[in-house]
Amino acid sequence: MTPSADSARAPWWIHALVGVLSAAVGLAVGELVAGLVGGGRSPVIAIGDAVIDLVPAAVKEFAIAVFGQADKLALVAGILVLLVPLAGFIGVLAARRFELGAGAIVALGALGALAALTNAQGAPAAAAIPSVAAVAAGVLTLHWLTGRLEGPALRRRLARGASEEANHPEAVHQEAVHDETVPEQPPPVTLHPLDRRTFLRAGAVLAAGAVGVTVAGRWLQARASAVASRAAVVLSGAVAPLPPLPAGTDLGIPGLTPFVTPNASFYRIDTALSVPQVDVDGWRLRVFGMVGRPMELTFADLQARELVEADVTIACVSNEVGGDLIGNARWMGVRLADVLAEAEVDPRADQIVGRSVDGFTAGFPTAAALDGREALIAIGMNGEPLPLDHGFPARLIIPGLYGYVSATKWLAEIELTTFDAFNGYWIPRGWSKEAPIKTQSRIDVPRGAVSPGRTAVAGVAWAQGRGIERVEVQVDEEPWAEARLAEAAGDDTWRQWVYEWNAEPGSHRLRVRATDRAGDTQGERRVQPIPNGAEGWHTVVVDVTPGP
Ligand SMILES: Nc1nc2c(c(=O)[nH]1)N[C@H]1C(S)=C(S)[C@@H](COP(=O)(O)O)O[C@H]1N2
Ligand SMILES: [Mo]
Repeated sequence: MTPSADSARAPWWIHALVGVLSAAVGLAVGELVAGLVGGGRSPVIAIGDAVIDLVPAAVKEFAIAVFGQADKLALVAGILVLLVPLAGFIGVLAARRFELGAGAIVALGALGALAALTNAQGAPAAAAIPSVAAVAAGVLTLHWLTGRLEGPALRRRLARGASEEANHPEAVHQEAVHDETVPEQPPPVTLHPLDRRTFLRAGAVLAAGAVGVTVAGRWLQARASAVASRAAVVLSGAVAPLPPLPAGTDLGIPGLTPFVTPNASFYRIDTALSVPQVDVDGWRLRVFGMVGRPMELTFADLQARELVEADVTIACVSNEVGGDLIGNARWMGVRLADVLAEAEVDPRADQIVGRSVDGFTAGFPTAAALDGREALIAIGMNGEPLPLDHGFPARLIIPGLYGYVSATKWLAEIELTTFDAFNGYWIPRGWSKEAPIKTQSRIDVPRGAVSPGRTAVAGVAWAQGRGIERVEVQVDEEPWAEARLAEAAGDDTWRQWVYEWNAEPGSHRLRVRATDRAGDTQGERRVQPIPNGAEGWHTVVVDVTPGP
């Protein structure tokens, strides 16, 4: 009996491998074209951005809780991990009927193109080109590789390779071998049993090529970044600079969070999978809506206005008790109140909405910009232009409000409207319309184990707008003891504190609570971040053990 075409089919996993390789080549070409075409968006990034916009708030909560600030990396990894079995299935499908496999790739590409079109910045048509290129490359690779496997000779060679491995005691791919697929006739002697290895080697070369092309594409995408534009910015300096911080604001205790958070370690939270790249040439800040005189400001216009500095601690509403989604910087910028006065705000406009170049929105009460706090259109952070991750070229900083209702980065528009007429990005996702930062405190040291004796228990406490009045520490069930406060740098920043603890051997529970100048003391009850910020006492357990 001669083996039928079916009986000589290459093992399924080779077809799955073909599918995965085709997907890899397609995605690599997508990255390359995204780097070559201005305004082009990588299909993976576009789909990731769409996922971020579509998932429920609970999932965002979960992602931040589990992955912290690696949430975006985790998302891309997740997309790729899902793609591997899908691509493998497409390869197997293509082995049955090529059109089915090709159709599946086209459908995936269409998803990427759609995602790219819906969250494109600027030239919308160009955004989809990388997805189209990825489909073309993916289908061509699938066709070419499937064709290699279709020659009856090669098919037999591959099948034979599999059967030989199965007969080998150390075979690892036993499960991939189906006895009925083994040809009954011995293959022609001219065929080399290592041909399957040749195929795998070709596959490895293809995979390595895909990685290389992806790296090149990512490099090209990064080159089109705003790094050069930012480097060209010279901050003219604040017209009314703040004096240097008093030395007493930072207690200098090892392990204690520094009073000023360096830009490089400042927490980053946003919905932007790829950081928006804004060139200051061509950038405009529009102030419009319920105003008498709409305005359009260039970066130079902002720099030419009166610039002020403010020390402000900003915080994310997703920050858990004891969490690190909070940071303090010396911001420089234009007072929002000055710009609003010039724009002649309609008194009925009770909400100010900041809109970013990529469509994110955050809204807060107009009163927060006019009640005397240093609400800024910020262009500087700790003496530098805003880092790209933190909103270059301009963002809003509104002391006392969580970031999601106030701190719009990559700012493009300031719209005067009403709370009835508009909801910011996170509001329909279950978060409160208004979100003042809650009084909180955190223990930074000690963490883990210490030696007995005098030990500094230290941390930070914050109550932006109100100021910190008192911080207390409790050891086990002992009475609350008052901590020593570092000097304050105004009411809008966190404040360091330290408590000298005489640590006795054993395991001890330390808790902290702060009281703000409004007289409110943090309560013990634990409250989740959603819908308007976490509550509760930060608690750590410390093992006090005699050292060596
Ligand atoms: N354009 C834009 N601005 C944004 C966000 C965003 O998703 N997009 N997130 C906000 C949130 S939720 C927070 S907590 C702060 C974080 O600012 P940072 O990344 O500079 O620390 O930015 C705010 N501004
Ligand atoms: Mo946030």
